[in-house]
Amino acid sequence: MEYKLLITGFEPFGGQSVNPAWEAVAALPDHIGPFALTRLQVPVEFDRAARLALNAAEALRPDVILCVGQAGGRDAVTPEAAALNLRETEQPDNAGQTPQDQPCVPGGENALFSSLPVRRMVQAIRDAGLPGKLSCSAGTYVCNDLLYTLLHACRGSRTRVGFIHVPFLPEQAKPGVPSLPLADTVRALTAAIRAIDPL
Ligand code: PCA
Repeated sequence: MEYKLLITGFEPFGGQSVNPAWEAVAALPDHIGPFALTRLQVPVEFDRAARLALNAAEALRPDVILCVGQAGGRDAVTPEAAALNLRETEQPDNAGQTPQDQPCVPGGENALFSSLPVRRMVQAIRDAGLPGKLSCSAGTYVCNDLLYTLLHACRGSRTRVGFIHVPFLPEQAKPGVPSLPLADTVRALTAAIRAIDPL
């Protein structure tokens, strides 16, 4: 039995020319464990990233949606435990939007938990000899917007949704800022995906 996994990675943002999230997603194999992967690059834009992912999910009807984003400054690959129903940023997105004090989904719950087995995913990353940590905040920028909107849309359905933030690539990181080589990020994502039990 093969299961469908929609995996998204963000385009570059914040003046960077690459996003390790998309670089790693693009480098993953087409099949990992029981999952057949379908890749989607998403823009760093509030609302639009989530709409494109939802459109793709409607066409594919995946068992799992896993989104990947860059978290510059983090020293580990971090599955996200939850998303907040809040858009709050001073840093413009790639369309120039700076929403503040706004919900991702009007009327939605304040927060939603990931429906993927985040602790097992962290353990699998560590078992592969790579840095993995659980994160309890996906922030309030576009990554959180994407995760919250997808979790909200998939409530009560059989599609499970999660998010993993990854560190800078070595070539992006200023001295003293942590980073992870692309091959390690790819191995960490692969290990995390293998840890997802197909339901
Ligand atoms: N990281 C940003 C948005 C796109 C990305 O890769 C974030 O953490 O919100």
